Amino acid sequence: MTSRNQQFFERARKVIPGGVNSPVRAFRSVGGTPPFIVSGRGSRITDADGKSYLDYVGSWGPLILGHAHPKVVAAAQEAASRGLSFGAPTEIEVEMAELLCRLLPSLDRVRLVSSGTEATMSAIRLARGYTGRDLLIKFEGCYHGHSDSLLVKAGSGLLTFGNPSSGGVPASIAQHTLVLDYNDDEAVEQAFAQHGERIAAVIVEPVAGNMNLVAPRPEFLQSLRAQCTKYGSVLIFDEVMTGFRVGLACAQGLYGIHPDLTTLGKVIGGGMPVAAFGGRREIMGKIAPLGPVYQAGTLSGNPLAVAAGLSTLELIQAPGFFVELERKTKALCAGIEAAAARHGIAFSAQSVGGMFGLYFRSECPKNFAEVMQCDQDAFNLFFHAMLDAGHYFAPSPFEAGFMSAAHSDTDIAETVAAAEEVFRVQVTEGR
Ligand code: KE4
Repeated sequence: MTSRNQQFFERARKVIPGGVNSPVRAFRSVGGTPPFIVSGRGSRITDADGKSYLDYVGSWGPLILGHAHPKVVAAAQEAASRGLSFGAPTEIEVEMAELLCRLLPSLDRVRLVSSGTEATMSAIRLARGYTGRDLLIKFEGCYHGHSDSLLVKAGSGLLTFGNPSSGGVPASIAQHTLVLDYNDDEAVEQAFAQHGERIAAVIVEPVAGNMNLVAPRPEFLQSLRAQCTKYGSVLIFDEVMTGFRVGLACAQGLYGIHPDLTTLGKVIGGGMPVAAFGGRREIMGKIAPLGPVYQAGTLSGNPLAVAAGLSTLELIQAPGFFVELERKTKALCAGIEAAAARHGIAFSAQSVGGMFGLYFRSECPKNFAEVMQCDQDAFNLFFHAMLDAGHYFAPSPFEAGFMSAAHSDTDIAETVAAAEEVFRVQVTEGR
């Protein structure tokens, strides 16, 4: 008897490429059929077969409060009852912009958009327009959405310009992107020494979360700040994932770095399509309608989406919110790590605020090359065994995981116990 998930997946693949609207959801990296989710509440989601899972993906980060938080749902419902979109300014967009500028001192001005891709694409165009330069530095393993300039891998060696890593990206675009190793401040200094006067911007995930979690070396972020200041390049912190995930002051507050531009998304929408880019007034003053750099969006600042985001941002300001979120995230990592150690499995884990990384490698990776040394087969076995046991982790060894305020200590203990059992079976049955 085929499950309803399988039936839905077969139907979906007839009309949607790969059966999904975003590739990672297709389970291509781990194999198998993705659960089709029917509902979520708190720390749990339920699929089309009625199976419930403790959710550690949280829609890839936005659901920091857990699913269907009553106050967030109520805010969205109230906004929807007054109309879904007007294509005209609304008060709630101003409230969101004022709140973001209050929470992040580096934001003099901010523009709302509908996705992280839009935010980073716009920030790069703005940095190029502001500096009059073309070159962009990014880091291998970092993902900033799917605009052309960012779908680029390193050419051979570290200081050569990029090659497209996606079909459809002209070499003439990719050639302006220089891809360096994450956490390699020497390579950054070399690149600036060679090309500094031509570098428009550096874009970085201040805590990498798209090659699994890779924590920054403080001197790496400090070097980016110093080199951009020295050469007049724009430092863009892509905080789409880390923003209001690693702390109320975001990664820039955690590491004490003042970027020139910041991109945000995920948590600021609370599960609805809200993202943003913002920063120094003299840079933001170049964006239309004030300046020559064009950027626009039919649903930018959509009042229904912003209502959900604003409600989320209000709730995460509760005293102790991030202390508690970090405590739970660390408890999950420590619990699974201890279980693996008891069974002699090469495993490590780490967390920053409410995001975490699990690695089938004895030490936490410090860059993309070390991430690639993780045992992907072991991850796939772990992923499916945990999914079968009702614990939903990201379906790829190259993704971070996310905790929510709705996860209880009991939930976490259940997940750790399930991991212990998975490790025990793997060792005793040699699988
Ligand atoms: P979106 O266009 O997907 O809203 O945001 C792109 C983006 C930009 N910057 C960072 C640091 C991001 O993590 C993302 C998107 N993250 C992925 C998760 N690895 C989204 C999941 C997906 O692609 O389906």
